[in-house]
Amino acid sequence: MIKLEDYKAPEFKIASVHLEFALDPEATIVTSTLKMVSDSSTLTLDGDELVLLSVELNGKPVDHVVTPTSLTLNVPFTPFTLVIKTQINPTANTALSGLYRSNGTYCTQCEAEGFRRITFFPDRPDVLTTYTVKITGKEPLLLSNGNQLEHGVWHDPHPKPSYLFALVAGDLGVVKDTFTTMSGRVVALEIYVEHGKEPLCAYAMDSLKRSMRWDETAFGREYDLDVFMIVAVSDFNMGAMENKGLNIFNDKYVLANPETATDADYANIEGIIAHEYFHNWTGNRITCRDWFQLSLKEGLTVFRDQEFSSDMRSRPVKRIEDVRLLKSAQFAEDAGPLSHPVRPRQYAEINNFYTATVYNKGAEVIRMMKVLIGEKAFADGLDLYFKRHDGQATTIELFVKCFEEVAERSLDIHSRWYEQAGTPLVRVSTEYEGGVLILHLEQVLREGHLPQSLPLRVGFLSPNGEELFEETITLDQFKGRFIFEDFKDEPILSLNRGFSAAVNIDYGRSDQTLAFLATHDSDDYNRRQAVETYALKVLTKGADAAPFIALYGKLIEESPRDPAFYAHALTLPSEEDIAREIGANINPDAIKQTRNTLVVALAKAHAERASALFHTLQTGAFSPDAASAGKRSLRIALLRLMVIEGFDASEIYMNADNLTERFGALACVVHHGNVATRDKLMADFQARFEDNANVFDKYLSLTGMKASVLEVKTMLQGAVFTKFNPNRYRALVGVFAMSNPTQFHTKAGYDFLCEELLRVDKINPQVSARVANAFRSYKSMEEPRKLAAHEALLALSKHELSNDLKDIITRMLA
Ligand code: B3K
Ligand code: ZN
Repeated sequence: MIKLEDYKAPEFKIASVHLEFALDPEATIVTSTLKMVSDSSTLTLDGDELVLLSVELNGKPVDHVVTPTSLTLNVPFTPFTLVIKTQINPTANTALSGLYRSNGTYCTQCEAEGFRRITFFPDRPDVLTTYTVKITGKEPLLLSNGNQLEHGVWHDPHPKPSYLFALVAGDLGVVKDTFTTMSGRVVALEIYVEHGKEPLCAYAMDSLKRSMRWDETAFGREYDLDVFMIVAVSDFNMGAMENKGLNIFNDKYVLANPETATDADYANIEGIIAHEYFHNWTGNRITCRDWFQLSLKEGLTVFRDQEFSSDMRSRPVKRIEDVRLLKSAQFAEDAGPLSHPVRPRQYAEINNFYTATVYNKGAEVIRMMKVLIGEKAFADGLDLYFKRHDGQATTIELFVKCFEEVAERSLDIHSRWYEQAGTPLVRVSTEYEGGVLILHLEQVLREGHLPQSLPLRVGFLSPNGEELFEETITLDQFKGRFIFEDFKDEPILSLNRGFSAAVNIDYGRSDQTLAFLATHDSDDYNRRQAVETYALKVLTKGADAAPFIALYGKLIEESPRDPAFYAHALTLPSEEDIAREIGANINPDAIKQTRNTLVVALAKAHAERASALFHTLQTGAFSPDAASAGKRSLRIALLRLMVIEGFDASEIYMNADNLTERFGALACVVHHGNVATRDKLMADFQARFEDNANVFDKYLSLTGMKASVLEVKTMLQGAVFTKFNPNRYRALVGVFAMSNPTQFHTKAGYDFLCEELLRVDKINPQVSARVANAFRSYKSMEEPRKLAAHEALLALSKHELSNDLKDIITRMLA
């Protein structure tokens, strides 16, 4: 177990590293030359699955001790040169960490601890040095970080930790463009993809240029090399990686055209291209001292990409989407056995901490801090951070200190957000008399936790729906009493507007008040939240459905005003959302049934109106912009009601000129249509996209959401699964486990997943550990499900497992 309290600064410095790669599919030779000085007489370097060929100190062979995970030798106190030769097998590297091959292309993934699978090195983020790299091989394309000196020879002038190292070699096509920075430097932009896929890079390139410009105008951050490269590969453990000057991407977040990418894909491409680019300052120029500080770069960079997308698209709609993701991913994580603070204090396997908590809750903590200290102090604090810590590996504490200094206030209470796991609950009650309203708030945290600062934007509405005023209050004690005066009539409160504090709220509101807020609140976020809260009351507390159904009709009427917003407002909480609301003793079958009853009732009442609107809402020629995407998503929301009421969506599906509409229609049919149409359209979709892996994944996901264990097993026997690919696997098995609760949460589902985890763990531990996260909610299941999950996990834990999977299963069972 690695502990934060055990952190020690390194006792040596690396002045420079020179790496030579003699590429070979099965036996690549890596020669690393390190120029070092050390304050200690022994030096221990990290390694993982390396074949050590030789070690030389100052030109002579040297005694050393090598273990499966380390290389130790004695070193002098004077500057020295260490030359280490290792041999690795990129073809056999199915873990996709270190140097591996994807469709014949050599590529790397070094974060968090992949560099030690390339050569022995102090593989920790606080060891920064400058890299030169020489690659020899017969591949026409030989890329690494920084600027190219000659073919296959690269120099990166910016000192960096090993996790940001990258190498790509292969035969790829390229799309080129340029960007002129704010100081007038011309940067070459290059996106590398498989030959023939160049036309699919236009949106990614456009997103990159907009990201570069936006970082200059919004944050004053300019790019710092002559070239910025993106390489798209088809085998990748996550979304993308921010290697200095050479980002490597999962190709599903690069390639797009209207026939093969949905609006959601376009938005993801834009957001992820931006995210990785923004890391150049928040992550690369300023990096983490140790992996406990991961949110220093990830929380901040998520915050930045959210702001970027808000500026590019609709801010309120982006906020609605971000909070929906926060709740479904992070609140769920925090409510189960994998709960951990934004800054963890210990880990057994760091790869398991690239979580919604570190990323998304981490971004919320920064967003809340901005509300607390105000826009000006926030901007000044960030400027100070960039100035003070440029070139350093630093900590969350020192990041927060920058804001404390400019705001001239302590942020100690706020910083507890980093330390204390769990979602705070705010209990709300009010008293009103003679024009005075008293608001009582109480924050409920875990046993032993101290109060956190909760910035709450509160709006006041008159009983006829007029906006009176808005105020931001901060609850930073367990209890708070806030007094508001001079009302003519008792106002209606709109609490936690824009989800300003990342909390759950317990405020027993009447159905009428929720319906009132759903139609009158001036804050879009809360307007939708009111609909959701109301729906959850109907679905979990037996509130009368009839007035909710009427409200839903009203929302449909209003929907052409702001299609993107109403598409969200008309989306009911998912089965997982409902389960989270219930919290304990969950019966997924009952949830499905209750939800379905409401869905059918809504369709019965409104399908006709929906149909009329559907046909008037024309979207025109495809454009990926937010307004057009909004119309398409509203059309799908309406189509769903129509299909439930028996409408045959085949024609919509067949005639669609873009994937959003085609796949949207298919999903409506798969979830709500009749069997014959479903089978017909699924077969068509399969035939159409069999040769396009990323689109075919959508077919697999739809299957995963509905299929029985047996059907998933059968599918896994198919040709697409002969060679393991993370995207394919997550699309079918990952989706089955995360989004098919009635089938997964059964003894057969649990046993199946555990068998699969054991099998896949041997191929790719990061994928098995990630998919194992699906068990995170098992403790809130009803019996005998809970017991069956426990037994399946216990049996799995008896096998020899990777560190990654073992860590997840151990915490799951604890
Ligand atoms: N920093 C990478 C994630 C690395 C995950 C390592 N297991 C991508 C990102 O957050 O931008
Ligand atoms: Zn990131």
